[in-house]
Amino acid sequence: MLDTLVQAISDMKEEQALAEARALLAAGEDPMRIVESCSSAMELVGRRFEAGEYFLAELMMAGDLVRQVSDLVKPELRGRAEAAKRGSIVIGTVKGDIHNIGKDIVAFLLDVNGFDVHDLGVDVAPATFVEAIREHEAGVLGLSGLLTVAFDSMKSTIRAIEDAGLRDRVRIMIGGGQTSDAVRQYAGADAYCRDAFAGVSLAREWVD
Ligand code: B12
Repeated sequence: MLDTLVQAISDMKEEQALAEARALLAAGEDPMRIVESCSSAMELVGRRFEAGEYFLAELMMAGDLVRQVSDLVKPELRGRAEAAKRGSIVIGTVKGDIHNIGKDIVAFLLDVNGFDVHDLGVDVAPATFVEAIREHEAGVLGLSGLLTVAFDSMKSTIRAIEDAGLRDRVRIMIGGGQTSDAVRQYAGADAYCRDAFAGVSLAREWVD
């Protein structure tokens, strides 16, 4: 059933994907596994894009479909979040980069895990991150970036946080397709996360 969902999302069969997600929930499937399926489906979509089988329109549609499936799952996970009540997290895609599918999955998972998530969106300037950390008294910052140029934006964002005197108050994790531990070192972040689930586990570790 989960395989059928992955297939339906990656084939852009909107009605079938939503019906499958509803059926899985009704059958008592773990909502987290449905979210994992969204990630797997997007990996497939990414590969098809790179192989020249999919174009921009398909990528946008797939992103939208993942959002719709996430919206279905969210209420099911809300209950768990209420019990948790963790700290405040600021997240965003760095300046010059507009990729948001992965970042949205991370924000969604943090939200349903009880964090107070402040998602600043995409193409976020360093000063905006600084302001948000201050305003929301965030203990954790998540920086997303998929482009090579995002590495420099991550670095300048972290430098701006240092210049504002906030660096010792916030732990910083980075993620996004092209990032790595080497990028973490280059940018001056505390951790690199391979996927959204690693990010959530680490955030929980940091605040607990
Ligand atoms: C979808 C996509 C797009 C869509 C984005 C739609 C959207 N709403 O986001 C569109 C079509 C708009 C797009 C545009 C562009 N793209 Co594009 N795009 C992709 C593609 C195919 C998939 C990305 C994706 O969504 N993956 C699925 C998600 C789920 O994965 P993810 O983002 O990595 O996130 C996961 C983890 O990394 C992690 N994660 C992500 N962020 C964070 C943050 C934290 C804190 C944590 C803990 C974890 C975490 O969690 C997620 C889930 O596990 C990739 C290729 C690829 N396979 O990655 C190219 C790719 C990233 N794009 C690329 C390029 C070049 C561009 C453009 C410059 C193209 C152009 N010439 O205009 C523009 C960029 C414009 C800009 N200024 O940003 C290149 C980047 C190359 C590079 N080294 O710089 C790639 C690699 C394609 C390629 N092989 O050439 N793109």
